[in-house]
Amino acid sequence: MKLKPNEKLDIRELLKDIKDYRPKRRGWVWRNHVPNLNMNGYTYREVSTPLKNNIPLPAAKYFNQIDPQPLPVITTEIASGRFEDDIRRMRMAAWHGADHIMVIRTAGQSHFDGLIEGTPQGVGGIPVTRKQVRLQRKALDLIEEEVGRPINYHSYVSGVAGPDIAVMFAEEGVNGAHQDPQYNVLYRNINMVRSFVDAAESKKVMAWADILQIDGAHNANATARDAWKVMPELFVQHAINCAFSTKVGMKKENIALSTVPPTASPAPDLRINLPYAVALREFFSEYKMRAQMNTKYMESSTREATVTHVLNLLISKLTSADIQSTITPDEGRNVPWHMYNVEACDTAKQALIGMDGLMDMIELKDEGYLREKSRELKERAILFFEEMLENGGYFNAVEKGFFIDSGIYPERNGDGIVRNMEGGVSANSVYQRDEDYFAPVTAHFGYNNISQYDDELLDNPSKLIDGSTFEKPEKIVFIDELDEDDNVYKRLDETEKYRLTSFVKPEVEWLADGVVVVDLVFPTDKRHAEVCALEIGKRMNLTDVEVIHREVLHLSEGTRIQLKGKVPFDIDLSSLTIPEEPEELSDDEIRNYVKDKGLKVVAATVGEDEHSVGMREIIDIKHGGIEKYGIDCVYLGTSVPIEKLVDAAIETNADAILASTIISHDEIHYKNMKKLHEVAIEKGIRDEVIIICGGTQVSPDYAKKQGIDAGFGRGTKGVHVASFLVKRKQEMLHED
Ligand code: Z98
Repeated sequence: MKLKPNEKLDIRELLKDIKDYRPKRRGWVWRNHVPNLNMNGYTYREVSTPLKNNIPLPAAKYFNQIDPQPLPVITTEIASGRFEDDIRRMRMAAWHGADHIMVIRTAGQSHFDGLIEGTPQGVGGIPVTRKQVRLQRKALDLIEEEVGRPINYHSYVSGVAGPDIAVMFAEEGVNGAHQDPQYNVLYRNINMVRSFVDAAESKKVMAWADILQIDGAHNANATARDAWKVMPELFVQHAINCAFSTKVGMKKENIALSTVPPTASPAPDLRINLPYAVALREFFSEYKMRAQMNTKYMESSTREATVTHVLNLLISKLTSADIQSTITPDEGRNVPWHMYNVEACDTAKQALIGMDGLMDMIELKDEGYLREKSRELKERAILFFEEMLENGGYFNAVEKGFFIDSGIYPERNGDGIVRNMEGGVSANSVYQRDEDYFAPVTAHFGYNNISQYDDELLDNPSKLIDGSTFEKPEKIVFIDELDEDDNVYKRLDETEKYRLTSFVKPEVEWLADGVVVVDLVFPTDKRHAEVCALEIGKRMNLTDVEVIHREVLHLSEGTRIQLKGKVPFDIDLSSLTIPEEPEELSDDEIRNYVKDKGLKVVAATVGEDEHSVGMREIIDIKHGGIEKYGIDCVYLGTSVPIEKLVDAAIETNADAILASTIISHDEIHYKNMKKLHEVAIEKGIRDEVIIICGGTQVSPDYAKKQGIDAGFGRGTKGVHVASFLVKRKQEMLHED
């Protein structure tokens, strides 16, 4: 199976032979730094290998469509509840520059004491199962070939079933995972003894599979009452997970600290966040940094979230983050939608490329506020650590509510999260291994009694059973579907029409979900605007109407509302008449042609018509008109008789006549076009001159029927006319 850029990824085809699919590779992949890469005349400092297939930033059209790729790995988090739709989103994100696809799992999965199987639909994320992981890895194996860059696939190894999931991830070629026992303890109330024992086993497996680890410290920011006040304890949380992981055998370069700029504007963002990021970088210099983005203060304004994220990206740049996370700008109001994953990837790409080479030009000061503040944070962290040790270590500290306290350490407000050593989910489920405990498996943590069978095999215990599933993937037991109704095949059946026919519905997260967003401004206060918007949604025949964003423009003058709802109909693409798109040449192509061959036009508004604006828009350099390409424009003004225009073309030896005809009563605009064509014939120049007519009421096809070369309607820009002129001229001279 190979993907073709202009063909949809066929999920049914992907499902074929999934039972026997094996991932192409194991392990995490970083981007490949290409220093001093030259693109379109610019030399980039901190960029990586360009993509084979990509979608550049919108403004790239002014820069020869270049799409420089920043140095950090770019993450996108995907979780619509249906993995089959997430696959389509992964492909979109990869084309926009994501090479770390993080799959959020369904609510409650961290409390499952084992693997889930099949492909059920999830809530707030997808049930992470072997089949789903295998399918998504298979899809990414194809997508990475398509874009020409390895893509890291990622999900979670925390939770009660951590070791089971770690083994499955190692078998299925997952490349990154969150693993942090403190996450279990603090946020999921999973027993702490169990969590740390499980973490040892999980980390050992992850180390074997070369899986990059992300810790859970950033969750403290999201949970704390004032996110910035937990900064000192974040160092402690990172340190505990780093030390534990290296002791189990993980490579430091496979350990990424999950960092979040704790606060956001209107707080003084950089003044608080930058010293923290600098201190982290210095304290944990041998480890990688995964820069998450601030979500705690995210509301429903995608604009506000994007600005926060760009400020976060500045900190990433100043402290050289290795992995750049991108939380989607709609996360505060929805389960994220396709377009916002893509926007978030573009935001990261745009900001990082925009800041290329920044550190060659500026440096962080060695003294003063920044250093004093970061030193203060480090001191607070060390004091925290010392107090923890004085209290008997981590478990005791958690019992005493040391973590997520709303005071900035050493201040304490006594409202930290308290967990009991004997309590929580799966308490008392850890047993000491028996003397004859035997575990002849690869990447197992601790005592497994191999030497009693064969001392030689201490490092290779699975040889005793002729290889474990890590060496012999054919031993993996693949369970297909367990639920007759809740599975991918049923869901595909339901949406078959939208995959196999030419019918479409708009969508935001699932194929044919029918969701549309309507943006409205009402000249009234917020409450009235909200209720009025819902009424409008109903009258537009939308179903499931909901207000997703409200923004006061002024208390009484205006409120902006964003509404979502579903359209109850679909459209048959084959029933549409698709107007031909005007062909656009690049600015350089037009300029070069004009420079080499020259191009002269005479232009006027014809008939009894005093409208001048349209033609000026097409000609004037100020508005991006054809003058900017060096085209010589002789403008004759308004209400110009047809004969006069043709005579002017003869006198100036023009290549083309441009006529604007705005007034359209009695079809006068088309009559004038016909006349222009006929007069040019009478005067013997029709074969040499191009005739173009434009105006707001002009239909291009009907215009051509009057005998002229081209008609241009509403929305025409200088580039369209210039492109046509060059192409037509080339045809006439047989240069094409
Ligand atoms: C991120 N957007 O980190 P549940 N383990 C750890 C975690 O940090 C998380 C989970 C497990 C964030 C996602 N992190 C938040 C260390 C979640 C998730 O319990 O299934 O939600 O596990 O990129």
